[in-house]
Amino acid sequence: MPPGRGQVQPGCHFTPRLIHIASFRTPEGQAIKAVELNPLACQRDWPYDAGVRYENIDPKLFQANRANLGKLMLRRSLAVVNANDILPTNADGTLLMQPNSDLFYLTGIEQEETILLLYPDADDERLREVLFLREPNELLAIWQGHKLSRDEARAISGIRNVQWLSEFPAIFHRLMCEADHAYLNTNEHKRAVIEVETREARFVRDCRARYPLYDYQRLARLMHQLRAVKSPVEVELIRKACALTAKGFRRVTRFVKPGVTETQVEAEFAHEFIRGGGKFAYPPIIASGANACVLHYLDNDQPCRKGELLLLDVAAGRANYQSDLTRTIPVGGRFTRRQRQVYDAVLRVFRQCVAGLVPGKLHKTWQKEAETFVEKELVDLGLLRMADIRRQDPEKPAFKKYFMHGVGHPLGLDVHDVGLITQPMQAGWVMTCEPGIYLREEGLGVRLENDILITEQGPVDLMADIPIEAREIEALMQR
Ligand SMILES: [Mn+2]
Repeated sequence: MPPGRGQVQPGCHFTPRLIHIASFRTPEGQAIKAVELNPLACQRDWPYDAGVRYENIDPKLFQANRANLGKLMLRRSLAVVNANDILPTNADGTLLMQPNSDLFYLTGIEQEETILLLYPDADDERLREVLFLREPNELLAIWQGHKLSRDEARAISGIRNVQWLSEFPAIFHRLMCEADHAYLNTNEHKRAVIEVETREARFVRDCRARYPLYDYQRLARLMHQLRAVKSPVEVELIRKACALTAKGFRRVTRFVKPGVTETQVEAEFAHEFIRGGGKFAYPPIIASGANACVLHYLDNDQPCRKGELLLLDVAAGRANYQSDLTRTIPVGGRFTRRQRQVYDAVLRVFRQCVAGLVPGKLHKTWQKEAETFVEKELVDLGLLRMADIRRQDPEKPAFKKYFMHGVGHPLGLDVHDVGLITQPMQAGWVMTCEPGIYLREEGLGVRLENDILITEQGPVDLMADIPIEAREIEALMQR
């Protein structure tokens, strides 16, 4: 996605997801319960228990995340994190719920209406971590399927004290009376545009009305700091998302030929992503020819013509961890000379920018470096003259006509992940690297994007096995 401008526990059959296979029937019409579908686990690319789309994550990850948050909080302070709302569409429709990334990071729980309450200094030890769930009932079971039991939520999150939501007001009140500070969660992603009042926003408003004299603190600042640095378990989860993306991409290189539509290409990706237990990490950009110059092109409804390039900014998310890939391939299987020139220019910039992802670097320095690399390539491609660059308005540099977006962004539970982007890069950050050159006049755009782990030993490309050299792409498409 282009940046905005500028250990399995055996026997766990639970899932907070609504997608259900409980009504599965054999060809003879015999009903099979979800737990009896375990033979699916024998299928090679579906090694998980029935009822979960991906392997259970060791709760140690979430326990460690909570412990790390506790270290950043002021003494005698509590923190609350709410699930996301299920958003309405039209009539009685709703969107599938998008799990709240902060709640997931701290608990592994995806279920709607869940509340996490942390108070590391609570006098009563049992109240240091409390998870609140909506209480399952018969009607919910019939209409929506399984909701988490308290034991299941304990197993996922590693939190011992799990209560039903009806207990929340009393326990919260008790802890508020003990605490000196309360951390509440707000969306502090600097590019977020929010027109609806979120569950968190309603909670903040209610709290402030009910407890007006408290010292409220911003949980988001701490969450951004924590989530920016990925633990080895998280990196492994991102790698798995990258591996699913790779499968989709390879499938598409075999599928694309003159005459296929962007829509059909999207369906090929969807097939691989969904059968692998994932989904699109973001609305896919499948842009043939000049469409590649529309940075957030989402129509994906045009035919792919011989002689054109096809820009694919498409990637999978899996287990709530995202990946982000862009490749640009020739519809007919071979680059023209001009396309190859532009492609190789972008690839050189890409390699230089990957090398620049080192601890201590400022994002803005990295961006500036990318722009310098692109500028040189634009001169070599005959698109800019040195004289244009010398005369340019520093507010509107000449390269911006051809490279107008950021060179990369943090990646993790969110595609444009949270992170303190004004601070120097640290080992453990995962950044996308995605330079591009867009030539509207020539009806082509090239962008290349991989996901890179920053380490003390140098950048590690988490997508190193996805072909990127022009000749590799051509070879893939000849098959
Ligand atoms: Mn991206």
